[in-house]
Amino acid sequence: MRTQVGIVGAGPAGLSLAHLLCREGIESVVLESRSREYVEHRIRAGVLEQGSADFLRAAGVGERMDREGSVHGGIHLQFDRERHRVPLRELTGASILIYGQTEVVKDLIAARLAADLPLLFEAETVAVHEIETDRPRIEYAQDGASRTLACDVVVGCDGFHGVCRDSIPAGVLQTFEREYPFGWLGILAHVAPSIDELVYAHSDRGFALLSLRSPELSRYYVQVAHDEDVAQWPDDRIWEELARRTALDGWKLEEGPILEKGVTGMRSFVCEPMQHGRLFLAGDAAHIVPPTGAKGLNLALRDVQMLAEALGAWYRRGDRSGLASYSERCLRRVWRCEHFSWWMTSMLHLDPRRDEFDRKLQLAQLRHVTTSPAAATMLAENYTGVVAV
Ligand code: FAS
Ligand code: PHB
Repeated sequence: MRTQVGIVGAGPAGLSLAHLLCREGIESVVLESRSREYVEHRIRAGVLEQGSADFLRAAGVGERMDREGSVHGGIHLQFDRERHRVPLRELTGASILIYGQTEVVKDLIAARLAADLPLLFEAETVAVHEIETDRPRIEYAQDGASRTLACDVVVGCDGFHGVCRDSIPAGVLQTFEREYPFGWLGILAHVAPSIDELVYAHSDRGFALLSLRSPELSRYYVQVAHDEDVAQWPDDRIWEELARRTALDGWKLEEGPILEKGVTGMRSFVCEPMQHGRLFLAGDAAHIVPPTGAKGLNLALRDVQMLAEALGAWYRRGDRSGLASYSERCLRRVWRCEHFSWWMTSMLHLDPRRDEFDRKLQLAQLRHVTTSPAAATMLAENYTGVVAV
């Protein structure tokens, strides 16, 4: 098989890139190792920066997002049994939109298949070859057979555990990593959210996050050990811990059936550069942020907007400048988001390696961002994605 751009991975990065390239009149093939069923039911992020929502709308895949998503003009930080609103819209003019990553992926898959464009599920990429030449090839396995996709350019949108990053020769990439000694146990519950805006809670028992998916679906998280066994968390223990960490006079957390629960480890990771030869990396394949800053999905969408534009300029008028500066331009925003996500994580989580002095510093930081308009604006600019990079 032959195409112009071979895309590995049908997550938000791969699917939105394929969608943009189609609008640029550039051919692509998307190879995804998992089934459509699996990809469309994998629960992940839920916060879209205003820029991401505007991008999906402009790309013609925002209709259901605008119908079913909810626009929020603020978030809340809770500590010392007080809840403080950070008025994102007042401080920056920008809002966020709550719409599950799962739904974004479903909308992009539906658009791809409706246009009858190539999206191969259960097609596992096993290797990428000749990326240092102008005719790279993707070797993949499907229906028990080994197949090859010849292309001009390969884009690795295969996430942190994918194969594309590892196909770059040793010594080319520099990687920067930070592991955290904690993770998140996340639940999806069939109960009306007990909040109308997100609540990030700092407590002596650890972090908790109250988020939502719809008027009937709540998405809640509690901090646990990074390798926590979810079997140690029967539903009633989860509800009890959530209630204790988010307790507030005159407010009650409503419980309901837990539909899904899982533990996610937390790490910060960046590989530089995000390109080698005719292989480009986008999204989690190149960088990971802890989810505290709600940046993972949004960064992936930013990368592919840059790459689609650069590929368009190259195919239309042979201009390589965008491709040549792709990595450097992406990494400016990547490191801004890495810093913000690390900062939110450090401010809000109970770190077993830290002492009482550190906890006092956390509370001082929280009090600062909820009393100083300048500090609150810094948080709001980063959270909504309008921050200059
Ligand atoms: P993705 O990981 O989404 O997609 C990569 C795709 O490549 C997958 O479909 C995979 O099956 C496929 N693939 C992998 N190897 C392949 C191969 N060899 N051949 C073919 N296909 C291959 N962010 C938040 O802001 N909030 C959250 O709550 C949150 N929760 C998360 C929970 C988890 C478990 C994870 C892993 C991430 C979470 N994130 C969250 C971050 C998340 O939103 C990512 O940033 C986002 O999925 C990145 O999108 P992609 O780069 O497209 O990678
Ligand atoms: C979510 O709704 O899944 C969510 C929201 C905010 C975060 C992370 C996850 O920071």
